[in-house]
Amino acid sequence: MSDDTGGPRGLHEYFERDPEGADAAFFGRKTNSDRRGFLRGAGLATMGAMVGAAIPFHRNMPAGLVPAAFASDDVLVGKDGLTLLNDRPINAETPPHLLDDPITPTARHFIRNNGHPPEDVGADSWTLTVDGLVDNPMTMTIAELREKFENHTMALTIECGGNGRAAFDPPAKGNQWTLGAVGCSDWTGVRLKDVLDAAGVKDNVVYTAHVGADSHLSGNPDKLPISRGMPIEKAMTDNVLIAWAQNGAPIHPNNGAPLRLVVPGWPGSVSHKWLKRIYLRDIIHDGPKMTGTSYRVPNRPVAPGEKVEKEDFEIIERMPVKSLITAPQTGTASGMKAEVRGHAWSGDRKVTRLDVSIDFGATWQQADLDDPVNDGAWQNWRTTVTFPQAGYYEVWARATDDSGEQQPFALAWNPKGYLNNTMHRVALTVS
Ligand SMILES: Nc1nc2c(c(=O)[nH]1)N[C@H]1C(S)=C(S)[C@@H](COP(=O)(O)O)O[C@H]1N2
Ligand SMILES: [Mo]
Repeated sequence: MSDDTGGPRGLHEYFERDPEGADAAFFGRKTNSDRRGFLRGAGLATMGAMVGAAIPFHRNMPAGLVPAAFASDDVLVGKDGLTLLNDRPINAETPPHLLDDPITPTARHFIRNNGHPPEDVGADSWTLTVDGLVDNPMTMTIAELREKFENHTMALTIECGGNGRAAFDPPAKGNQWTLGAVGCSDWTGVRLKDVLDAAGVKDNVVYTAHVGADSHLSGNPDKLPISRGMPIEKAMTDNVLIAWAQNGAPIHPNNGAPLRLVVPGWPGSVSHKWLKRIYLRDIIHDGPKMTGTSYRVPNRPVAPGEKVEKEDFEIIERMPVKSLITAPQTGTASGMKAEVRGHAWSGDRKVTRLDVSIDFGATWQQADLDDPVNDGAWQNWRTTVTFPQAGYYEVWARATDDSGEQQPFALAWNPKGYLNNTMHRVALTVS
């Protein structure tokens, strides 16, 4: 069920409205003919982790029963304070003030699902196949990946290509992301490059193709919800990881456990979750959500609402320069001085400057900006602003990258609502 009207909704409301759907979406529970839901595999493990113990009588639990242990309504399993935009499939974003940590905790990393996550995400039996145009096709367990290749932990920024879509006018269909479809967790895994080198990339390869274990919303097992790829040059960069850990622990089930790609700086859709297979191709990959208007923008500026022909769309590659104000929280009260903080990033580039304005952009003050902790991580920044008198203010932040590109004030409209990198504005009442 899709609902683009926005506003946080709790677990209980989902179970009330669509108990079986909620069961399937949250716990992977399948309902059988006598209306008993059997919790199996990851679903059972997830619910067990939530209530804090194994559930001996789980076979007797009626489908759609919300465990009484979930006292709070604010339960997206293992997540904290996210705003649910859609429950089938699950899509949830993080309010900016909850993204204040330099490294995004797993509980605060957004979720963008195109289908339903797989039920069985056991890390011991999981395999990854690398084939297509390679000299040595291989299938490896996660343990084999860990042993065979050098392990790396890196902070890597993932931002959904549609982050900021809610601001489009005329509106664009799809999840109405505001600001929070972005995060920068620590990811541990091996370099895709090392794995591809071991497989032996054939000379005619131009693109990767990614396959995951999630299922299509239609229930058709022959359909993939999404299969994207990237140019082989991008795949061979040092910060593209095949990861099995997020912030030093197993990846959250909705963030792709037990194995995923992390491709920083490019649309999040390239960072394939529940990764089962990567195959190499001698053409630009044409899987679901690679073609048509998916993750594509017009190859020229267009007027809001303008009709654009399919052949005038091009694939989005790097994400544009952007920043987020994570403190203070918008709509709050402030004293005459305030510390303003946040993050800034620019796909495949470095942010060189972050400026803040409290007078609607008439004057700017330069913030103190950190280097990224590694290539592909967002950059943290902070500054203290002093307000001249009591009243209503807006704090604006504007990042500039090493190519001289700057966040715009006005939105560059496109039909599918991608790449909104306009400046973030925070409202404050000063007294
Ligand atoms: N298998 C699979 N991988 C996927 C997706 C998906 O639906 N299925 N969604 C993609 C999109 S559009 C984004 S923005 C990122 C989001 O990653 P996250 O849910 O961990 O935040 O995952 C990508 N990887
Ligand atoms: Mo996305």
